Amino acid sequence: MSAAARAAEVFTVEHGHAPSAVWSAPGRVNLIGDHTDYNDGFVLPFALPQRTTVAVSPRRDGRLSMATVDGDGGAQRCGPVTLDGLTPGEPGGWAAYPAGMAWVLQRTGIPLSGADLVITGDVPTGAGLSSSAALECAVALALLDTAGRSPDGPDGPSRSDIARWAQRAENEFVGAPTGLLDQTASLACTQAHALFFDVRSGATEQIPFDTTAAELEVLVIDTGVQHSHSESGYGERRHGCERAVELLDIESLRDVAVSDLDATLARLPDELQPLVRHVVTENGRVRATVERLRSEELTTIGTMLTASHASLRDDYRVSCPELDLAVDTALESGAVGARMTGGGFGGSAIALVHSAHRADIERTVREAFQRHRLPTPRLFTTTPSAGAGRDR
Ligand code: GAF
Repeated sequence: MSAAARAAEVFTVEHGHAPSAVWSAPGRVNLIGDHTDYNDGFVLPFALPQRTTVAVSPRRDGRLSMATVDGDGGAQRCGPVTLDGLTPGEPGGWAAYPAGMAWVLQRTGIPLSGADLVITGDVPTGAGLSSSAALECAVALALLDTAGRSPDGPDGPSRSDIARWAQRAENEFVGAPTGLLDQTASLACTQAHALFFDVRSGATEQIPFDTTAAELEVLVIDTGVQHSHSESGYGERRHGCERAVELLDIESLRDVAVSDLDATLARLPDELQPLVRHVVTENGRVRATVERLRSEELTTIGTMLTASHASLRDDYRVSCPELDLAVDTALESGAVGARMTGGGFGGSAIALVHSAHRADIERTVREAFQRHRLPTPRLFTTTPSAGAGRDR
């Protein structure tokens, strides 16, 4: 049974009638370009095949009911809550994401009459693969549908508007100061492509990334850990970048050219220099990766990925022993390139590997984690998949 058919079936059991629509949105891997989005920079994500699916029907009583149902049928429910009564922080937990989305849409001037939402899906949670954005975006599309404002239609908002609204839900309702990478990836990625996104201009370009034709695979290594300081660490890095921008009296770190990097760093206190160096060099690596993909030189992006990891580890200091072990072991056992992906402090790494080496690399990574007495990581290969859309 397809994910949409299952979501519709689960909705029918929950509410006694079929949903009016089913929408879904994927998680993402960021191929390269981390901690650049909130610095007005460049990112290059692609969508995972794993998706969050939302079955929806409108209500007429101004209330929102939310249920999430896992693969074994276990459900968590929230509401019905009154849409007009929503305030940041209430509800909390997983329900903050759908409720926050409804809160933002209403504040944006999109009137909602109420809705029943049933959420299913297979995006790994807590793995740095953007399950939060998948949930926000699938819910945003489902709620817009109930308001007759689906994207891409004549009266619908653009996907970049919806990405900004989803980011706002996460920043202002959930309280996480994240950038625009994850929501844009979930909404705008397409199959067999990576998405080159210039956060400052909002421009996006689909870059062919057909790993299968090149006999390569992207291996995801979910370390299964999320360190407790991940939220504070993210906020501190972001704040450090903002301080550097103030001291340099520029609009954003995007404005620092690589050719001016040394002179720029000399104007900053020691503790801010590595942060700025990472952001400026990472933007350069994203552009170089895009150039290589445009020339169909897939294998040569490996050095960029590995250099990005070193920069995130040594300059930005958002890696951790588990991610370093995953990356180092993959490289030692033959990966073409490897890096942590996403915010860091745990979560997942990716390795670009020749298909013929994949099984060996997987085994070696598992053994290394065992030797270090770390929980066995979850490994899977992935391909660039479709962005968010209506399933039925
Ligand atoms: C997290 C955030 F949500 C993104 O906005 C981005 O900053 C990323 O970390 C790091 O690149 O996924």
